[in-house]
Amino acid sequence: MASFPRNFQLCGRLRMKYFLRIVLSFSICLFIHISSFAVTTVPFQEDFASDSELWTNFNNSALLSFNAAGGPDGSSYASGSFNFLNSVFGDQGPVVFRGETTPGGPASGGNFFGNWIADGVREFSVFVRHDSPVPLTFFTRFADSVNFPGATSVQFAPVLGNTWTELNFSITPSSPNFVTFEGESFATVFDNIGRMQIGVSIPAGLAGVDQNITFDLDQVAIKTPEPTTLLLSCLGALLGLSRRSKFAGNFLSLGRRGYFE
Ligand SMILES: [Ca+2]
Repeated sequence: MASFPRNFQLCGRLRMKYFLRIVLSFSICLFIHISSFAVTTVPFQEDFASDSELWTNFNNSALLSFNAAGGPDGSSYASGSFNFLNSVFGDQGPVVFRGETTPGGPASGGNFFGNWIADGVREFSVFVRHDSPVPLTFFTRFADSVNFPGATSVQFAPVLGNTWTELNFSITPSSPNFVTFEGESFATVFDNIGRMQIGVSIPAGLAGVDQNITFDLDQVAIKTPEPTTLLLSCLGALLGLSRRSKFAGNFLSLGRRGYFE
């Protein structure tokens, strides 16, 4: 019993030590997430507020057209066109929108470009519209500024004509929408994004048909996990620490009752 005060002081110091360790861990967790927003502007959304922001057409021969009103929220948007006259059903589909660093860029002030893994980009989304008489399947190819390596993600649900449609692409290695990394890996593609290319598959109903199809684009966005996800990940880390400190506390309470004297 005479040793209780010394144990009590020991317990206090150790509890303070575990408390400080938890605070330090939480701070490190927040720092890792915050410091990941370093190069690419994240989140960022291109609204085409006053022009087409150096986004280009299917073959990089012209900037997208600017439209002052009529976007998914009534706002301005950008558009291009493509003619499937020389397209063959089954071939690789054309890119219809290009947001690239070169040539002519960088599109959107370069805000999209950088290391998406380190910068915390986990989702890419766009609003698209077309006036094709048949539904079209959209894809996005993400690539290095020299155009290789690239990753292609497909939205398998076809987009109906004359309807603004939001497409969401998960930027995670496990996303089932990725159909190729072109012989490379998720990491080697997304550590240096310099080109975003949005295209469509060649539909049987349009291959070889001489008709200019108009494609519209707005609200191109890159996003990070929601704050709640960040909070949950930090709480999860804390919970693990809490369990360990609780074990330590039980261990100390035994000492407080004199078992280790
Ligand atoms: Ca807009």
